[in-house]
Amino acid sequence: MSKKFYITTPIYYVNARPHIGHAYTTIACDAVARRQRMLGADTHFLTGTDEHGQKIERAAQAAGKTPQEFTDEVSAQFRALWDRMGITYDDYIRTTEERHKKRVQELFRRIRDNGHIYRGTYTGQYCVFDELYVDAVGPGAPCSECGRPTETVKEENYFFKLSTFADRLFNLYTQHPDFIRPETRRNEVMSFVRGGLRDLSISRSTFSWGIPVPDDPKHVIYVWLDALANYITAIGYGSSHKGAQEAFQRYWPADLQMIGKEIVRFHCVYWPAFLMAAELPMPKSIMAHGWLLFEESKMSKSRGNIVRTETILDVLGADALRYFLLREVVFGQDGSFSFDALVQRYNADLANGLGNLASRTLTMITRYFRGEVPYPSAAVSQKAGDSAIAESARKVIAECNSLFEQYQFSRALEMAWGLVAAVDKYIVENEPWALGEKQDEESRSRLATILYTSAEALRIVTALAHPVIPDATAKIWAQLGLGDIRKFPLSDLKWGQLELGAKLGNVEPVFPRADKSAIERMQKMEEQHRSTPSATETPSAAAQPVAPLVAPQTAAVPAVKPTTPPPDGKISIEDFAKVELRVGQVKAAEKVKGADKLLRLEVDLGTEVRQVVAGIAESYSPELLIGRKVVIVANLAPRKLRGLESNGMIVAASPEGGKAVLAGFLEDVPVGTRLK
Ligand code: ME8
Repeated sequence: MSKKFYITTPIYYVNARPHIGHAYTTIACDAVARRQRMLGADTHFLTGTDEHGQKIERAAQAAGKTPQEFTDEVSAQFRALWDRMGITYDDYIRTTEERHKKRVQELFRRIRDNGHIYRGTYTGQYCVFDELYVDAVGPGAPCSECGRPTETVKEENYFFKLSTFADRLFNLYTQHPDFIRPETRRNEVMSFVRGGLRDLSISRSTFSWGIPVPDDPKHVIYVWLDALANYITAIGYGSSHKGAQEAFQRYWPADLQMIGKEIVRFHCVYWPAFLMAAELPMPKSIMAHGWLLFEESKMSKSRGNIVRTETILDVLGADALRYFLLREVVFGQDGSFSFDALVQRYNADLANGLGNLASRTLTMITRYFRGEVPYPSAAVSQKAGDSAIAESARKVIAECNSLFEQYQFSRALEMAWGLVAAVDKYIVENEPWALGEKQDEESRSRLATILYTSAEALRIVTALAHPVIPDATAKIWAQLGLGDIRKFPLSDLKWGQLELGAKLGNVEPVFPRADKSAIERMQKMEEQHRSTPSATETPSAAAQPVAPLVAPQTAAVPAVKPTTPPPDGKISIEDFAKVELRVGQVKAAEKVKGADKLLRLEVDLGTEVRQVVAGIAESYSPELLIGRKVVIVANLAPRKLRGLESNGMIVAASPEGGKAVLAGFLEDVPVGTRLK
């Protein structure tokens, strides 16, 4: 039986629609899976969505939907995007599926029967954003991972005896250095475990959107235990069906679990401990990559600095995004995304690089040899440059393979494109177009050698690059007259396999050059999306003001008949509804010249960015405010302060004689949401 290769992405939260951060991990896994298939491995590639827990329950509420409706919708969006991008996943797991729920309960039972679970009371802080128990003290204390305010939880819970696994985990890390990659992450995890482990609460009882604990349905299973288990439930763990059991035996343990660096602790500490408790084998390797940054911070929905994948697909196509992400970002480190850099790479490496090499080589073979791969000339008329290309191609094959094995995509691609550059130079130096004008035998024979050498190098780069840019390479392969590239056994790749006399397919350009307007178009599409997101596109209502449920919109207020004024100076609900309070996010902040107390802020309200002048300079330095979510009185008449127009007011507590404290939220709230 052939070697197997089981690879997984994290399962993504469905609180917001996918962005290119999610696409990054999925693309990297897809490239690895495609390469494994080309190497002949029985490959199983799993992705899916993480749909339970408090964060999702709240996002559904904010969108005015039931959790099931909401998760159905967003999970389908992730899947549709992967399909549009041609991601070759073999299975797509949703944690709300029956198969998963039953099998997670089975896992819980097994861990409990093995004596690793007990009942206790948890009192402490919880970060809903990370779905993480945090060792912090006091209501609102910041989360150790994301800095957001935590919530105090006091619950009867089931606990997992994590503390008893510290030694076994430590042995795992030392005996299997590849278990956590790269090295920096491994060191972090080892020092975390060395610091001592506390038992972990693995159930919640104050909300119900989760999988019930077996025999005690008042509790739901902690969302991270539920989510991590997907890697085994999807391939059949805990099932009584023979086929599922066989699949589990075949594919587990996973060969590669790819994650982003922020979820290392869950995957490298909790996950192996759960598996040990259930007496299951460990995954072979967990690879944590860095973050995609946009405008200098981690791209994430809550920061509002995301780039949608669809924009890039519309303008440049999936191959462009795949190539850019894997070439530009050193895998394992953080990397910045910008439209400028994307288009620059696309033009330099794809349009002018591989695309140009393919079209000039294949066009000349068509023109000078009636579209048939020419025979390289006899050794006598060979030149040193010809064999130098062959030699460099041999080196590239060996090194590219070894770099891909280590998931060093960017260096592997750099190597392969080194060959593209070498062949370009070789063509320029040998001027085949000049030889093409001559009919003497020697010129024809040189021309044949040059074009054969170029086409063979092109074939090699195309095969090596296929896992990364599958669409374009499939086209070039067919243009070379070689049929279906997916069937090519990559482990056999070597110099000299191009079939002599083979007929080329139809030669067409694969990467049209992108001009400046491509950048503007993509930027415009993103801006438009930010200002007018459609309901289905932002199911979490992330950038949308939520329609008031109790009070009508301000504009409708005057139409409401005034009721008798309530006694004791109280105001009616209609009076309150006149005040339009909204969540804003500070985009820019600076001191106002000549005014010690004033700051000039630019605040994003989801639909517009407002200038607000606020008297909080003595309490907050401008840098502290950027990115912070604040409450704005949005319908206050404009007024001028120190010559600057202020459009709205920021809500803050102003204790007697103390400093102003801005109103904020313990949970994450979408920009533009109305307070009522
Ligand atoms: O953490 N740069 O889901 P999630 C790079 N449901 N990668 C990014 C990224 C960015 N800016 N943003 C997201 C969860 N990612 C859990 C996982 S697994 C059992 C449960 C990618 O929707 C990266 O892979 O927050 C990261 O780890 C993952 O998406 C987080 O997705």
